Amino acid sequence: MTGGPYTQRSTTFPETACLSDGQHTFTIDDSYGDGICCKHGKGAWSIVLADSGLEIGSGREFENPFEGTDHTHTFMLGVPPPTPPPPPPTPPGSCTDVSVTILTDNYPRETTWSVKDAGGNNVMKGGPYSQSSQTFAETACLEVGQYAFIIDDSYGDGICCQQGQGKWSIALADSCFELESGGSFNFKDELTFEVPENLGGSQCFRLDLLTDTFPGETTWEVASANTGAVYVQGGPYNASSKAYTETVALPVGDCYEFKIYDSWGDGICCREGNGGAEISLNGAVIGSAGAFGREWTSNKFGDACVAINFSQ
Ligand SMILES: [Ca+2]
Ligand SMILES: [Ca+2]
Repeated sequence: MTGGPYTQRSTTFPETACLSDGQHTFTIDDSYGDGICCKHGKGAWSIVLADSGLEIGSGREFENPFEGTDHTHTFMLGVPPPTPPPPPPTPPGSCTDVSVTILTDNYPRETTWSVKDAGGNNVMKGGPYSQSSQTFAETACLEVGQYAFIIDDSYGDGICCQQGQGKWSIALADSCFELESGGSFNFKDELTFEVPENLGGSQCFRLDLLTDTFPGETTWEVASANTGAVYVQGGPYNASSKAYTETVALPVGDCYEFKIYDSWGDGICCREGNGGAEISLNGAVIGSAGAFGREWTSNKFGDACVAINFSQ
């Protein structure tokens, strides 16, 4: 099909033709280079299926009016547009997220650990660490079965309690359920643990808080981002410069926000001590705060936030 040039302004010129199935390209050119809209009149073009009246393309302004072909529009006839393949389904319950959390002591470089499967293969490992009195978490999705956890201390005095209050723990990341924990050993601690079937139903929120010099100013809460309902709250605290860990299994099907408050308004870092708050969900860190003034609010998190974001 072809059309133009035209002699009458502000007039509609329809052309109809029977086109074969398949891909077609519509091209429109303007010899002056300023398109058909909108400086000199409100011109427009449209492509319509004559039988059904369905518009399959239209336009006014051209995207590149001063370069070669002014505008092209490609359309398909008789063939439904290809639908993108659905994402591969992740079989539920085929593995369970297991997190290993290490709170280092004063000599973090002495600490290494690993998790081995029944065949003796390393499936997780961590350390040595460079920061003392800090929490480090690793998460892996492990299949049902028996695993070995091995933690080594190169000096031979473990991670608790001669040189700081270190701790290790193995937990089911989604439910916060702690399988094993410890810290007092010599050169090596070794044990086996069972990974059960993944039953779902909750997600594990975790707060690692290091208080500053004025822990009595610090409070926090986890609330539904949709309804504002508070699920859990904590603080104020008594001990300064102390590491606190709070875990809570939050129901699936909601979207959450974490808020931390400082009643004095100077945060928990860095004028009166070096406090800090780190939050994680199912073993993955999702936010941290320290020098926040009076209040800090995290990004929204939880399984039900994803659907909301996609629909917007
Ligand atoms: Ca040690
Ligand atoms: Ca403060």
